[in-house]
Amino acid sequence: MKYNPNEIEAKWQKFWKENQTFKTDNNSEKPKYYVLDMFPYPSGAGLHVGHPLGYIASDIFARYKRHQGFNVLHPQGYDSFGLPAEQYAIQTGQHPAITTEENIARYREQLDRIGFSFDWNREVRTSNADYYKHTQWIFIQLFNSWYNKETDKAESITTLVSKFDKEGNLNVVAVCDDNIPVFTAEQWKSYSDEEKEKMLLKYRMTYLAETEVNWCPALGTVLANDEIKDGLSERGGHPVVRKKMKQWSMRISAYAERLLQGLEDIDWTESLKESQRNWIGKSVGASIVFNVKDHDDTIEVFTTRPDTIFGVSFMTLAPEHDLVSKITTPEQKEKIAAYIDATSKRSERERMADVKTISGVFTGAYAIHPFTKEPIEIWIGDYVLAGYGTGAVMAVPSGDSRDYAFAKHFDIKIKNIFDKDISEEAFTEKEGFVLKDSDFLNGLDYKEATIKAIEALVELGQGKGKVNYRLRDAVFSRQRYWGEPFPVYYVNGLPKMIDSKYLPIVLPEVEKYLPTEDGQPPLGNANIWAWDTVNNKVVANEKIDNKTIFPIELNTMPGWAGSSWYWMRYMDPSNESEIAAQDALKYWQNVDLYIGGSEHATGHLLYSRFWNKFLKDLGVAPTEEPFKKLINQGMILGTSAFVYRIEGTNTFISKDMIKDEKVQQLYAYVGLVNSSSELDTVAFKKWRPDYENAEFILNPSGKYIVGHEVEKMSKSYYNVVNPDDICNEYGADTLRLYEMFLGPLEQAKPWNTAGISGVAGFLKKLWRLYADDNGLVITDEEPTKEMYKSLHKTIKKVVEDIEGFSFNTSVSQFMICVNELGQQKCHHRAILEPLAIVISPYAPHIAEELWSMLGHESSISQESFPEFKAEFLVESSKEYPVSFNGKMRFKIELPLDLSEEEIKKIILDDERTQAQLNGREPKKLIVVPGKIINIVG
Ligand code: ANZ
Repeated sequence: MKYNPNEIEAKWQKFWKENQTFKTDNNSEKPKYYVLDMFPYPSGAGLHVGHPLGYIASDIFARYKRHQGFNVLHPQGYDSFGLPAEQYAIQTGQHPAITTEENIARYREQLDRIGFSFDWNREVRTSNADYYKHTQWIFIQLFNSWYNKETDKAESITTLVSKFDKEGNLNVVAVCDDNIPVFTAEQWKSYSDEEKEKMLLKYRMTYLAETEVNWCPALGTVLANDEIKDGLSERGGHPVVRKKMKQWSMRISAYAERLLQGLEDIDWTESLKESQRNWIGKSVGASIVFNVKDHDDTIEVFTTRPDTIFGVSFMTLAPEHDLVSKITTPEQKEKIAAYIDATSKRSERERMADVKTISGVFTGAYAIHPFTKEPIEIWIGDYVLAGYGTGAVMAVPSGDSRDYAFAKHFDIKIKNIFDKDISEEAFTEKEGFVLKDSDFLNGLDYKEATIKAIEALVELGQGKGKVNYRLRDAVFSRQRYWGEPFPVYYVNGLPKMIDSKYLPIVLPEVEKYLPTEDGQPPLGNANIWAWDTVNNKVVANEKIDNKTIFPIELNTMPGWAGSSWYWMRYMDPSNESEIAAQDALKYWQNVDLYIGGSEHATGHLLYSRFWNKFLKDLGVAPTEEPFKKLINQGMILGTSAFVYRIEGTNTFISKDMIKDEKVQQLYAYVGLVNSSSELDTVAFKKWRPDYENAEFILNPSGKYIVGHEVEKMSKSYYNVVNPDDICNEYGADTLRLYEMFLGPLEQAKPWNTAGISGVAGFLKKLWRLYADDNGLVITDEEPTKEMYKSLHKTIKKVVEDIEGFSFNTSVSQFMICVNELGQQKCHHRAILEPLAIVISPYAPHIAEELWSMLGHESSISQESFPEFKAEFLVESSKEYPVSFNGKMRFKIELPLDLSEEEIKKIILDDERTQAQLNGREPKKLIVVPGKIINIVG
């Protein structure tokens, strides 16, 4: 019997499928455990060996938990809406649904080969209408809710309406738009339906708002910050401008404090929590209102330093601030307009990152200091961001380095309010300074002055204490085709929700996936995209009469919509009427272990916590936090290979031959390079048509040597290794063990195939403990103590490792164990049965095969994990003959690692010694540990 991984792996994968081995029940007496992977976007390139790293780790954990008697939910699915399929559709006309289907089939094939214990009955696909029906439902619930700060919960909008009916909005404490006018119940009732709708939109959890976006006219779409490089679109290099557009927004800011507090209760890495804390960015300070000279308008600022109010030397508004156009004096108009235009070309990220260039323009207008009533120049400057705080600052050069640099640059008079010279220290520290030239704050330090200043501002009616969060409401509209349609139609420009009983609103067919010629999103190309409010169905656009038939929203939802709640869907994936039935939700609660990439730290992981909290308020989600424990797997790095083309030619020069030539460094596919860095030049010429006529300058040994660099494994760097190739050559068990063996799960590590054959050799050795060429070599004899010791050392280590997510060290332990057992000539059932179970989470195929060779008929995956017994680890002991005056009287077995003194004590306390001595004191007790015990009495 030979170990033939390809054969046994196919056999067991078939067995698991046919027997539904990993099908999970929602009704179980067992305790539950939920192990989740971040589900993949099925891209056209398929998986490379970096992708399954986290899946292997979570699979080991899921299998281990099953062995421990848990009912384990370990599902997988696809985040299947997304841009690449849409871009492919634009290029080729192939419907994104077809591309997606093909890619999923390929992913599934690749995943299946690795032997994961997923319950595929629970697969979800975010682009399936029976899934996004519920995404649309959540959107409707958000629209129908507002955030009541008094109860600190999202509530039905009807509770808000009844408050307005009773007492207007004066006593309503909500998270809502800024600048909502105060109204009474009478005023509310006098509003038209349309006015009421507009007012409610300012309170809803999702709302339409004019938002600043990065608009790329050439691509006809809004771009995310990271899709822009140096003011140009990354794709195509087209100009991008800041533009206001009506977009759906999500009021995530309502949950800022709960998102912050919730971090205290979850087991995530400190660095991940820290990035969420920074993203939420809580600042405690004050809002202060400045009057504007000769205008009725006021400027509200947010400051963390109200104590520095007497140091205000000028004010700076963000160039986009609403007041700019109103207050700018005619003389300054031209300069201001030019500056605003220049700023609109810079992304917010650039503006934040750029601390060196100081730029700004004086508006010609003045604010009035709330206490001294002195005039203060109002400037605009792009270091002030429109979207943070109020988009306006009171500039204090003696306390803030940017304000200082600005004042110096424009020669603005600086007021120093500290009892020391202006210093770097004052820019970074708040404590340790005493105020001067600050009227009623003189002589106070930061803490006292902050309290006093706020009190005085409150008294004046020009300020109050305020907590500010950097977290902004999230734009939720995308001008894309391949996403969830909004269940929304428009009556007189006002959005209305389609009743949820008519969901799903299915993505319409279009002829072209590009934006329309007049700049509408791709759904503007759909001909059947109107809502008939009488027959409650989607009908042809030509029927739109704006009486009973209305146009449907043309934007689609962003990529994060479907991924913000998918973990709940796995609990009850085919439920048609609800996200999941209440009893399924109650049983599974939330995710116990979530494994995925760190790139989702502030996107997906924040949005899904937000939706979970909202769904909790709604009474749907059972817990406040969705993911109890989270682990980020480290990235697998690839070794890229480079060739060097002499500029302006088609000649490639070997790396060791380059002298002064100007060369262009280009990627070569790593598969074309051998382990001595030599390029297969013939294959290279065939690799890409543009290299067909390549010429080479070889080194004196006639070789073309490439350069190498270790970087992220990625299709675009041509350094990917396909897991299928590893599976074909060595088998999935080797791949699984090897990926774990590469190093600690959470660290980045280079993929280096050099060690793979060692792991494959280990599995062969393991096999040989059970069988040789002629068949089973198992014995039912009692194993030796040494054999037990090797086994139990391994059980102990593997349990500790799995629970500590240290999977690489388990693999080393398996190797040690198998070597020891080999030396001990161990073929003992009592050792090898439990050993197969211990290894099975890591190498499930070989474990199943060995298990069945041992005569078992059911899957090893349901066996109990062997229990560690400490007694087997006690150093092997010695049976001492105990002599009295030279005569052996009895024998005693003692551990070998006892000291002379410990042995003496045990011997003297032993009843048999006492009996021999019969009350006499021994004259001498001679002990040589490991050798003799002699009593002279
Ligand atoms: C006066 C002051 C005096 C300030 C002083 C700082 C130091 P964080 O901690 O990030 O919340 N600020 C407010 N809104 C801004 C915006 N839209 N763009 C750029 N800067 C803005 O910082 C809040 C501080 O950043 C505020 O406090 C304000 O400057 C500035 F000695 O006001 B401070």
